[in-house]
Amino acid sequence: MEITHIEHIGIAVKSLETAIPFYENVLGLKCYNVEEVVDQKVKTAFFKVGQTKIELLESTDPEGAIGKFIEKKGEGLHHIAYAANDVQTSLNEVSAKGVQLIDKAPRKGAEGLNIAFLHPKSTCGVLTELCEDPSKKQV
Ligand code: CMX
Repeated sequence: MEITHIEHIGIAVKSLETAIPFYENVLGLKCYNVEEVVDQKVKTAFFKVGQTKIELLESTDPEGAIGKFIEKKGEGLHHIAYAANDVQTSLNEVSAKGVQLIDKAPRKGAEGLNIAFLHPKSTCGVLTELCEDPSKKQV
């Protein structure tokens, strides 16, 4: 598997409206995109930090992954997403190495990326996402 960089860091927040001013007014970052991902039951806000992004995640449904996470653990670091050239090939590789997959095939995430998650129980406790930008995919 070829990982090129950390694509984004996902942070669960109770409210984007409350969290965005911290990132803009205290850290001096600029929110360049707010997007709802219906499938994931979240509303997201993105900030660029060099080649990496911060993704704030607000739940839109208490039964979704972020809703359950906030209920159990409160706000905080939720996942790390790595940019990979080919997510399906990477999934096949890590699965063959015994890693538990949440997604057996990539699906559409925020910003048009193809994404897939690996279960935190087999990634040293960190929910791990692999993403591929279809517009930059090298074939
Ligand atoms: N990081 C680390 N561990 C986590 C975790 C996280 N973000 N979320 C849950 N866990 C742990 C729990 O603490 C729990 O551990 P214990 O058994 O030791 O208590 C275990 O995983 C099971 O957790 P759970 O609360 O019972 O939750 P679920 O099994 O219902 O779901 C998970 C956990 C990770 C499988 C689920 O959240 C998932 O499928 N996530 C992938 C999708 C996702 O996160 N979407 C939101 C972001 C979308 C986006 O970025 O656009």
